[in-house]
Amino acid sequence: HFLQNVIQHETFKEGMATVNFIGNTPSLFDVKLPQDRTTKITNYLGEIIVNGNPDVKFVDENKKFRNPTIPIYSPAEKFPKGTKDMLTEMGPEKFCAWLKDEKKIHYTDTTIRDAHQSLLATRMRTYDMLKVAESYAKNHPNTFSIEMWGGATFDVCMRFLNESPWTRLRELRERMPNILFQMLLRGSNGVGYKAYPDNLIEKFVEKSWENGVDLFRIFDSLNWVKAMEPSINYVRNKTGGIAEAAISYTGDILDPDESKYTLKYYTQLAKDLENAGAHMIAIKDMAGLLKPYAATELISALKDTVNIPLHLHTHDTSSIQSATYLKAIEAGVDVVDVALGGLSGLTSQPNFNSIVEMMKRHERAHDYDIKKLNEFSNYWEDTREVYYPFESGLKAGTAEVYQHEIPGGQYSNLRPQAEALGLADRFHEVTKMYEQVNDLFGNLVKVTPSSKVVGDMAIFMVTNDLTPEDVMERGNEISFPESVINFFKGDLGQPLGGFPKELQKIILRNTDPYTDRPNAHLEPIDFDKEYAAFRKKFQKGFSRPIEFEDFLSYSLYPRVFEQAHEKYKLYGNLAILPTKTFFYGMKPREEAIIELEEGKTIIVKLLSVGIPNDEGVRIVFFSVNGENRFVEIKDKS
Ligand code: 3PY
Ligand code: ZN
Repeated sequence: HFLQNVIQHETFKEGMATVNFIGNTPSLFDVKLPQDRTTKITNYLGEIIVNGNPDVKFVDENKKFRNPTIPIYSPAEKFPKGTKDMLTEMGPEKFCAWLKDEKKIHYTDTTIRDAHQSLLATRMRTYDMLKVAESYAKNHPNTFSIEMWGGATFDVCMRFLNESPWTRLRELRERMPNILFQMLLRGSNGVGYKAYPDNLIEKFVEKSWENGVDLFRIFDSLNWVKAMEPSINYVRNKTGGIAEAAISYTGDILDPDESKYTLKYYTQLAKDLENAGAHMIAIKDMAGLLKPYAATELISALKDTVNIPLHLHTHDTSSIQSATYLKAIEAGVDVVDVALGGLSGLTSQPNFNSIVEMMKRHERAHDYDIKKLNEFSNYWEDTREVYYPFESGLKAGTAEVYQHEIPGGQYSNLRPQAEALGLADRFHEVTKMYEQVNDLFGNLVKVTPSSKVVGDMAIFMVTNDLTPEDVMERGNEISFPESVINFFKGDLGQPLGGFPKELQKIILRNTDPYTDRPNAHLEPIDFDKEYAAFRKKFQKGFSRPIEFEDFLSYSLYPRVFEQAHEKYKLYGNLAILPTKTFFYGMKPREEAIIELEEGKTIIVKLLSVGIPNDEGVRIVFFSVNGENRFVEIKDKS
C-alpha cells in the first residue's frame, strides 16, 4: 500500500518528486483504507452493478469506449495571462472598452455548458471537465470566456449527477484561473423554472461571483426588461463582474410580414438594456433562427444603436449557423459562442475549430494553435462516447427548426420527455404541436422557462389528442398542466403584446392574473433565520460541513437538494468516480481507479456477483487495494 501511495501521488506522477518527497509527505504512510468512504463507494458500486443507474435507460453491452487523451501541458509552468487577469486589472467598464476596440474576433467556448446541455441532456460530469481544464487554460489562454455554469447545469448537477454545482465551479476555477468564467442566468428565474424572491437572486449572484463567475449573461424568457433590470443591478453593485444582458432572438427580421419581433423591436430592446446598465449585449439565438443575411442587418443596426460590445450566441440546429457567424463577424460582432468540434454542431453551437480555420488569414482572425485546439476536440469526441444514452438522436441539421422554433437546449430534453410518456413514435407530432401551441399562446419568445411551458402544453395536447380548437371550445373541461396555468397567471412575467385574453380566461377560470413582476408577490428570505434552521436540519450525518452555498441550492431546488443530500449521506462524494463507473458500474474482473482525494487513490476490482438469496439479496465481492470486501445489495428486478 505504501508503494501504491507513492506511485499514485500527484507529485510523483508529474515527475516532480525530489529526494525529500517521501519525508515531506506523511500521507504516504497512511496505508489503511479510509473505511467510511470506501464502504460508501462500494455500496454505490454494488447498487449500480446489481440494479443499474436509474438515469441510464438502456445499456449497450457491446459498447467499447476509447481512452481520451489529455493534450500535453506543463504543470510546473505558470498560467499565461488571460481575460480574467485583464478584468481584474481593468474592471468591467475599461475591459469592455478594450473589447469593443479589438479588431480580432473573440471566442466563447461553450463546450462545458451549453454544448452538452444541448447534445447530451446536460449530463456532462465535472470529472471529465477537470481532466482537461488546466491543459486548456495553459494551451488556449486567448479564449475570451468559458461558459461553464448556469442554465440547466445547476439543476442536473444535483438531480442526476449527485454533484454540488458550487464544487464544480470552484474546482474548475482553481484549474483555470486566467480565463473569464461565464454563466447563464435566467434573470428573476435564477437557474430555475419559476420566479424567486429578489433577495435570493441577489445573494445567488453575489455568491456566484465569490465562487468564480465573472461574466453573467442575463436573459428573461419573455425579453421583459423589467425582469432583467434587478439582476443587472446585482451584478453591477454586488460583484466586480460583467453584466451582459441578452436579447433573445425569435422569428425572422427579414420577413416583411413580421409585425412583432422586428429589427426595430430588437434595437429598442438593446438600447433599453444598455440604459438599464448592461456592460455588454448578447444576442441569444437559442433556437438558431438568425439566418446569415438577417445577422448582417441585426449586427449592423445594433452597432449603430449601442455603445457596448456585442456577443452572439446561436445553435446550429439548421446546420447553416457558421454562415451566420461569418456575416456577423463581417458586420462587426465582437465575440461569438462556439463549441469544441467533438461537442459542436446540430443543437449545439457551431464548430470552434472550423470557425478558427474559416477566419485564418482574414483581417479579423484570432491566432489559435489549431493543432492543439483539435486535440481538445478529440478529447471531447472520445469522452462523449460514454454519454451515449443521453444523445438526442438528431442525426442531421433540420430546416424544420424555422417552423417549430424549439431551442437547442430544450430539444435534447423534449425527446426523452416525450418518450417517457409513450410518445416515442409521435415525436414529430410533438414538434408540430409545439408550433401550434406557440400560435395559440400569441407567438412567444421561447426560451427557458417560457419554452418549457410551450413544450409541456404540446406534450399534453398530443397525449390527450387535443387540437387548438378543442382547447378554445372545450377548455372549461380540460385540466391544464400546472406550468401553463401559472404562466397565464403571470408567474413568468408579461409577454410582448400581452396574453391572448380569451385563452387566458379559459385557462385561469376564476383566478385573477397579475401584470406586475411576479417577484413582487414573493416573501423575501430571512437568511439568518432560515439558514440556521437549514444547518440544523441537514448537518447531521453529512460528511462535509454544510455551507451557505448549499442553502442557496436548497432555496432554489428544495426537493432536488433534499434527494441529492440523502444520496450523499448514503454514498459520499460520487463526483470522484470515473464516468463509466458512475453510469454503468463494473463488469467482473474490471478495475476502477478512484481518487478519494489528492494523493489518496483506491483500486477497486469487481470479483463476483452472487446469486440472490431467498430475500433477493445478492452479495457483491470486491477487492479494494488488494483487500477483500463485500456488500449486500437487494436485487430490485
Ligand atoms: C437555459 O436557460 O438553460 C438555456 O440554455 C436557454 O437557452
Ligand atoms: Zn444556448
